[in-house]
Amino acid sequence: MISIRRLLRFALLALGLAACPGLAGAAELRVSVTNSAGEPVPNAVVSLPGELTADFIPAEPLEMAQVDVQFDPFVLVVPRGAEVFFPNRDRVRHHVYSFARGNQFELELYGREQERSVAFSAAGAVPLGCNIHDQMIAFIRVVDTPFAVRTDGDGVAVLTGVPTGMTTLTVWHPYGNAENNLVTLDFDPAVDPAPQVTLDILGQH
Ligand SMILES: [Cu+2]
Repeated sequence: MISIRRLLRFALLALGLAACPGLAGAAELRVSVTNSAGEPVPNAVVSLPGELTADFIPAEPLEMAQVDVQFDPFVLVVPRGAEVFFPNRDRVRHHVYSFARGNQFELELYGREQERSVAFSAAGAVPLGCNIHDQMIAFIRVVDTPFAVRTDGDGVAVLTGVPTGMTTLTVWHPYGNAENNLVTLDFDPAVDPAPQVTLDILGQH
């Protein structure tokens, strides 16, 4: 036998009221990032505030590889405190470093079979370089929230399970032509589940 309470819940769901502000719920957010010319911006990090608990596990293993004398990926999102592996898939040795405040590190010359990892303890941007190969450039974005995703080749980032209610969306890109390379947008995911954000980008990336 179905209780009145359950029936009422089904009725609310059927009416779509469960996603309304004021009622508890979680939304899926599809954020599109474009530059000032209206072109999609890949490699932007889209985030919402949230509590990063100790048991949070990233969707994929965190890896900043070296392939064909370049870093891969160009931008990696890392929850604060997480360990990142730096596998060298080249035949040449690399010497990876960053001078970022709070996340400074150096992995001295290492080759293909030598495993290296670094834990990042401060939220913020971590520019990476290689002492041997000047053209090797990449960025790690250390975040203090479980809600942070990098935009794909179409400039789109999908965040799931985000709380409804007014919040602040942050969009960061290493070459964003704005203070601290980021823009923010106040909005409610339940009202606008597919926000569009414009971030002027310096150069072609
Ligand atoms: Cu190198």
